[in-house]
Amino acid sequence: MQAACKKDMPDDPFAQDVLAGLTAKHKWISSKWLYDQAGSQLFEDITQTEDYYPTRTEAAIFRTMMGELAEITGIGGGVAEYGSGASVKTRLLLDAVKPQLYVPLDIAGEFMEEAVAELSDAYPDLAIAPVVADFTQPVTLPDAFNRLERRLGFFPGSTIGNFEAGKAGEFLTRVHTTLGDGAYFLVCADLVKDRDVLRRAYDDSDGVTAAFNLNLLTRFNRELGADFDETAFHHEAVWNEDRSRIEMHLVSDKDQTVHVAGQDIDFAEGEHIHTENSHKYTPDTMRDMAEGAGWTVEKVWTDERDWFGVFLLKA
Ligand code: AVJ
Repeated sequence: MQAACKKDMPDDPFAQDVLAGLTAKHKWISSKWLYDQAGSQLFEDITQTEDYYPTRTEAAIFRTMMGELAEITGIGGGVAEYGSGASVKTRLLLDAVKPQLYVPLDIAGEFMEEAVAELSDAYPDLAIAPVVADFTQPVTLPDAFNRLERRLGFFPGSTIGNFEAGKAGEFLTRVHTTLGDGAYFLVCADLVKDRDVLRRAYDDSDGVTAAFNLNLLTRFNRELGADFDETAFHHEAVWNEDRSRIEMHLVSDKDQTVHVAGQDIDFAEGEHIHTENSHKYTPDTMRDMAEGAGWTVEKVWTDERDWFGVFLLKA
């Protein structure tokens, strides 16, 4: 029996969310809980696999368009990144735009701290003001950022694909308000393509995506005193054509009962926990959504195969 910790408290948002999801008719967990420190690291590992094409495709596009971006938005000002700033992509943007202030926003504070330490070594003249925040909720940016005339939001990695269709639009509306009139927002999205290519990217042959998904159960055990047997579940990736999204599930290999934060959760053999959605857009569906949120699409960059899109929006 694990010692009770503060995460057992009913007012803990993690415990509440997990229990609500696991007692629902169709079990599900918000994908934001996949990204604890281990999960964030496993996601970085996914991006290095052969099968996961989005990160390297996006990076290839960035290498061709950052100069043009800086010409459009201007040099200097503030960059606010929706994400930790751990990626190579951040540096491509910082090198081109040369902001005076950089604000990374991330839910995983510890992971972000490491990224910030590395960035400030590489960019000694750059002011960095990290904000630990869940950007699926409204966030407040530092005054020093809001006072700058040139403000650029940056949302790489196709993380927007994690939002439900309606929520992605609401998010774009919120960012429009947060960044303010005259700001730019560079938002990146994975595009609809051959379903086998898509499915392989979310069930890579190295098993890294499976480990990433199963880490959720390890996290429940550690932080909620749950007793999941991680070997009695397996990872599954499904392309949902109607909703234009890849879904990740954890599937129970047998009938079993698991104890989570003081409750018994029953699983039938083959029962799923739905853990993540990754929506795929087309240039047109992204444009419609952005315009619905009050943005103008200034420019769209893609790769030769049209696998990935980089959209520059203007408020
Ligand atoms: C971090 C949301 C962009 O959807 O491609 C990758 C997450 N999950 N493999 C994606 C993810 C499994 C990733 N995003």
